[in-house]
Amino acid sequence: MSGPRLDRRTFLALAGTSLAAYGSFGQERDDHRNLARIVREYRPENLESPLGTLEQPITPNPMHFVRSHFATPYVDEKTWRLRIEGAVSRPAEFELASLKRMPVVERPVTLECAGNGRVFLTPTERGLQWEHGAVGTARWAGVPLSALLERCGLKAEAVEVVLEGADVGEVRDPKSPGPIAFARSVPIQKARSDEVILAYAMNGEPLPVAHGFPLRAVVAGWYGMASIKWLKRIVVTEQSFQGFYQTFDYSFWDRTGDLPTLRPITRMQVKAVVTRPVPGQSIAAGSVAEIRGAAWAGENRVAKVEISTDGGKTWDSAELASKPERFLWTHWRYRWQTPTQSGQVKLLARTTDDAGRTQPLERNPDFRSYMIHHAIPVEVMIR
Ligand SMILES: Nc1nc2c(c(=O)[nH]1)N[C@H]1C(S)=C(S)[C@@H](COP(=O)(O)O)O[C@H]1N2
Ligand SMILES: [Mo]
Repeated sequence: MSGPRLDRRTFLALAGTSLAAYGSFGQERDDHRNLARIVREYRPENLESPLGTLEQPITPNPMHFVRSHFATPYVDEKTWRLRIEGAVSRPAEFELASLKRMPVVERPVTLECAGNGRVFLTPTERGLQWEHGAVGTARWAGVPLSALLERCGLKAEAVEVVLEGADVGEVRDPKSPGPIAFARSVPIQKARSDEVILAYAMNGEPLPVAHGFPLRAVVAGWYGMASIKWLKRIVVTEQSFQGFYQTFDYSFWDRTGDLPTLRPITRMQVKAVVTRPVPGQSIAAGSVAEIRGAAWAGENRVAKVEISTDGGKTWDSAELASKPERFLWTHWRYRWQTPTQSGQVKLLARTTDDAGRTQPLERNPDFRSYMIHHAIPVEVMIR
C-alpha cells in the first residue's frame, strides 16, 4: 500500500494547523519561476512552461507549452470548414457555428509532448531541448470526434481516422516529399470512444491561435503529437496510415516478438517529475524539507508515487493531493527529514499506475528521442 491519501479538504485543514510550516498543495501565484514561458524556438513557435506551473492543477493559457512544427497558420473562422471524408457513407463539411450548436463536452486533460525531458538524455539527442515543461493541463471543450463520425456514417471497413492540420512545411531531415501537412492517425476504437475531443475552447476561453484556433483534436491519454491543431480535414481510412509523423518521426522500436518493429508513439508512459527542491538547491541539515511534484499515467491512473533520498536504494511513499484520475496529472508531496551531515544528496521520484506499470530508473534507448520517462535525479546540497 502507498502512504496515507488525503482528500483536498483534509489536506488543507491539516496544512492550516500543525503542518503549516510544511506548506500546502495549491497554486502559488507569486512563484517567481512562473512569470513567463521559456522560448525554445522562435520560429516555428516552441515555448516551454516554467517548472512551477507543474504544481498547479490547471495551466493558465498564457503559460501552457506550445509545440509547433511549422509556421502558425492564421485561419479565418468565417471561411474555415472541417471536412470529413473517406470510409464514411455521408462525407460532410462542418462550419464552426454548427459544431458549437452540438452538445458540448468538457474535460481536463494533461498533454505532454513526446520529447519532453530531452535535455536530460545522455548522449544528447537532436531536437528541441525541453526540460520538464513540455507538459500542461487544460480544460478542453468542444464536440466528441465520435459524434461527428456517427453523423457521417462510419463504414464497417473503417480502421483508422487521420487528423490533418492546416499547417504545412517542408522537412529537411529526413526529407519529406515536398511540403506536407502535420497529420496523425488514431485507431477507430479510440476515435469512437469519448476520449477524443475536437476542442474550440481552452480553460473557458476561445482556443488561442498557438493552440490550434479554430479547432483542434485532444486525444486524451496520448502524447501531444496526436492532438492535431488547426484541424482542417478528417480522413477515415481502411488501412493504417503511414504518414511522416508516425513513421520517420514520432515512432519507436518495439521489441515484442523477435523482429524489432518501428511503431507510432501513442499512449503516454507513467512519469513523475520533481518540482521542488530544484537542482543545486541548498537545504538545511537536520531539518524538515518538502519534496513535491506532479505525476501522470496517460490512459491509466497514478496508483502511487515513491521517493528515494539515497539514490534509489530505498523508497518511501509520497502523499497524493487528490484522488488520481485518468488523463490527468496528480500532485504529490513528501515530508523529508534531511540528514544531519552536510553533503550532496540525490533525490528520485518514481510513480506506478493502476495497471502496475512502474517508471524505470534507466533510459530505454528503443524510445529514440521520445517518451523520456525514466526518473531524473535531482541533486541538492545539505548544509
Ligand atoms: N497541426 C499541428 N498539430 C500539432 C502540432 C503541429 O505542429 N501542427 N504539434 C503537435 C505536438 S508534437 C504537440 S506536443 C502538441 C502541442 O500542443 P500545444 O502546442 O497546444 O501545447 O500539438 C500537436 N499538434
Ligand atoms: Mo510533441
